[in-house]
Amino acid sequence: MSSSKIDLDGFLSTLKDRTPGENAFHQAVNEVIPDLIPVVNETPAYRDAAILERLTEPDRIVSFRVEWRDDDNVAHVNRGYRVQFNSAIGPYKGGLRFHPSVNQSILKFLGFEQTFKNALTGLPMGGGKGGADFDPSGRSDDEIMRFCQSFMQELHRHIGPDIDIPAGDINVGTREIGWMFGEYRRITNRFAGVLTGKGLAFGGSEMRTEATGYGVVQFLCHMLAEHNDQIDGKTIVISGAGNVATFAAELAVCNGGKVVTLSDSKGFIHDKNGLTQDKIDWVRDHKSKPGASLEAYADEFDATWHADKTPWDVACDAALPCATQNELGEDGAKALIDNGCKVIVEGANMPTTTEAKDAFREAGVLFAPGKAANAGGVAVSGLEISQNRQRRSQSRDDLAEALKDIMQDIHDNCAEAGKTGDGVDYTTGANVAGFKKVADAMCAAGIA
Ligand code: NDP
Ligand code: 2IT
Repeated sequence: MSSSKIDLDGFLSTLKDRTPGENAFHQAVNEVIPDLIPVVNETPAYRDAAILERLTEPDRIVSFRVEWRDDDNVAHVNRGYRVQFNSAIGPYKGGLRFHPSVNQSILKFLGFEQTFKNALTGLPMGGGKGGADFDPSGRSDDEIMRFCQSFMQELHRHIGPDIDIPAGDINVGTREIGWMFGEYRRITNRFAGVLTGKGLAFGGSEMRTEATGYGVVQFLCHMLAEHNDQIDGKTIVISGAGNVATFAAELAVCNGGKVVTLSDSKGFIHDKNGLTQDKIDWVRDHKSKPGASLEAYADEFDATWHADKTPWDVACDAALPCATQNELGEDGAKALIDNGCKVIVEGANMPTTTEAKDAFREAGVLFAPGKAANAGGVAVSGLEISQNRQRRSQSRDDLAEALKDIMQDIHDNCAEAGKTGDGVDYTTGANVAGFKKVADAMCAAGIA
């Protein structure tokens, strides 16, 4: 029985010893546990159930070989994974990422975060994450399709509508989900809702493509409203040029924001005139070509290209990091603070380093963590699961309303749980609100 009070340093050092070298996972856990210790220490049932120890150990991790041939008939091998982190409140749910940086530590951090995020949506979904260290840049459509098919040759054994329902993430969009879904049907002879983010013609949901980016901006608007402010007229810096970044830019512009940057892995563009819908459409079309760099934007429009740089030196009122983990470090945070940035909303998962978060907290900059602000995507995935179970489709208007309601609820629940003497700590609010739901379900299920 583990009923003695939890000591933060002792807990974290034991976790590190048990998971050597998993730096991204340690970072994610280190940023959550300090907020949970007071709750656990005042709740004997949580301590008795060893809740923190169990919550930081995935239910299981599947790792497998993915073999495929390129267009020259040369054979390749990649490593695929599915981390099934926690199923206390529902089947495992979370994206698949194809990127050379993918490893067990990255997927454990993402699965851990996803467990809290999914609880915050109010929908019955556990946490999971998966992917492969496959680099699709420069690969032909056929090569990517063969990779997706080979990946599903193993993944199909581990997923199912009541077990685990993956979706997309970096480099996995509607197209890749379609190829994986096709292979799942071929192997199993079942048309089942085993993936979300599908095309509209085969069980996909309206609004899923837009949901994460739109939700990020809706969360920003709620934060501003909570602080008697609004988005109209604000200058906004966004990183990334993929699904989350472009739809965040779209809704920000639609609401009167002036978005002046986007970025990719090669640099960023600074458009002093601000993005427009036409420019965003151009970016989406351009970036859909394998390996295309944003640099071409500066030739197409009146903008500057900054190779190998991040956009955090550009003066703004709000910044939305929407590319990848740890893309906003201490130097970037200092530049944003010095230039008067008042609010940061994470569109990506853990894009802000611990040091940068500390700097924002010290400077009194409003900060929304990804597990709350980017939950709109998985929330609409949850609605796609319900539609598939009922073999029906909800209208775009209904889903747009549902997304708005869910983002409002997530904001309000985080603001309530994160109330401080003189304001709101959204990070603590998200950690505590997400945790309680999962912890109560784990306690109710008992220990085998
Ligand atoms: P995409 O693949 O659509 O876009 C990713 C973007 O990030 C691209 O512009 C890419 O540049 C850039 N990027 C990727 N890796 C790096 C890197 N190491 N350094 C700099 N830039 C990089 O992915 P998404 O937009 O779907 O995902 C972005 C983030 O949002 C991720 O953290 C993801 O986990 C998170 N997220 C996604 C959700 C979704 O529904 N898609 C839901 C919630 C969170 P390049 O083109 O040069 O590779
Ligand atoms: O990080 C995320 O929330 C996602 N990549 C979306 C997961 C999902 O199942 O829709």
